Amino acid sequence: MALKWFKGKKKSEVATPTPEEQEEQAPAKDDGAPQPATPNDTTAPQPPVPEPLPAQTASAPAPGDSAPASTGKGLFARLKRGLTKTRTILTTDIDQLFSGKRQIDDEMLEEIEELLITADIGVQTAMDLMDGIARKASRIQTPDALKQLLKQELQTLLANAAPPTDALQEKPHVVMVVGVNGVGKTTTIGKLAAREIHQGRKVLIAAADTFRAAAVEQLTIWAERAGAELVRHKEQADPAAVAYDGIEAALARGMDTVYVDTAGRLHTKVNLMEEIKKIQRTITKKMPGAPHEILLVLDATTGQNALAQAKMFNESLGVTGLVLTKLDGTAKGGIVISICQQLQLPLHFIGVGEGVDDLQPFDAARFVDALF
Ligand SMILES: Nc1nc2c(ncn2[C@@H]2O[C@H](COP(=O)(O)OP(=O)(O)O)[C@@H](O)[C@H]2O)c(=O)[nH]1
Ligand SMILES: [Mg+2]
Repeated sequence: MALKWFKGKKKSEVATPTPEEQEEQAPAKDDGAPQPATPNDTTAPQPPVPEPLPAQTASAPAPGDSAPASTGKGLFARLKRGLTKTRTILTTDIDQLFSGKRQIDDEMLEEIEELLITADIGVQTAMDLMDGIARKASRIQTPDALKQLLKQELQTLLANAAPPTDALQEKPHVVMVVGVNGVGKTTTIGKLAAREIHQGRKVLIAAADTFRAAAVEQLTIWAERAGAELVRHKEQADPAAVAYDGIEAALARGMDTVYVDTAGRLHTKVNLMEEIKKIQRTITKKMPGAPHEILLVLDATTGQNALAQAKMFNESLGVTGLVLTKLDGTAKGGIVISICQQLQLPLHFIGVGEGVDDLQPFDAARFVDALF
């Protein structure tokens, strides 16, 4: 199917964001904030230099300061607001497409496909969706009917996404959290730990991101806030050793869950991917069967690049589940659909803010509702 989208810009793409949207801009990814200098300890081995972080990461925000009341409704509203862009594309523009037309023709199908791609659904996923829609197009007469059909098709694509299982068998249940820099790994660990502790579980966090002192400090703040125990070493320590000690401590103290925080790494850097595999092997050595989960954190505002990250991490480590953060920002929610369809990996949680309560189990039906 020819994609006019590649030739010309749609008005939906250049629509000016509402003041609300502008205010909600996610942290700039290109602020080029310099890495905090490593301390004068010249004897420490120099680690590979991680890619730059958003300034907020380095400054270790007091987690939860801006957290809203954690009512389910509040979170849904926030998710809905985060998906404003996508919703505008999928609803307003579909309405416009129908103005003055009585039924769906080829031109209109192309325009719908173009809309889906604009919503960050991705070319492949948009084409797959359109195949389903084209087959049923003759029965569709109104924008509402089309939206219904789109909803159904989206639900089918998202069927793959599973909320986290509550039945955790192993004790401790070891979860290694991985991803590129600044996606929200540390923040997500803080939120997850708080959640579990709230459910009465005992949680220990291993600070295996040893690249920068600031990273450990940030995690320490989160651990204190959540009420989790923390195992940390000196900056520049071997991350595998921290993970090992974390598991050992968790076994000794009867912890229910261990989260292993890891340094952000570009999925394309081979040596860093080898290092993270070593962390994984070391954990297994200490506790056969662990890590039980490899949770990959992806930033929704990076759009289709998240797919490339997921593929690489999955090949190296065997990812068991995903967390998609920053859906409260300027993200175009279509990426969720693309990820679920193309990766065949379960999406466990979505992040909808920087506060401790801003994490929700992914619920496909709710998500699709928020889109329309
Ligand atoms: N708006 C928003 N910001 C988030 C979310 N998750 C994390 N962040 C922010 O993203 C930045 C990087 O997070 P951090 O946890 O340090 O990322 P890490 O490098 O992967 O550990 C911080 O400023 C976080 O507050 C989210 O769901 N929404
Ligand atoms: Mg971190």
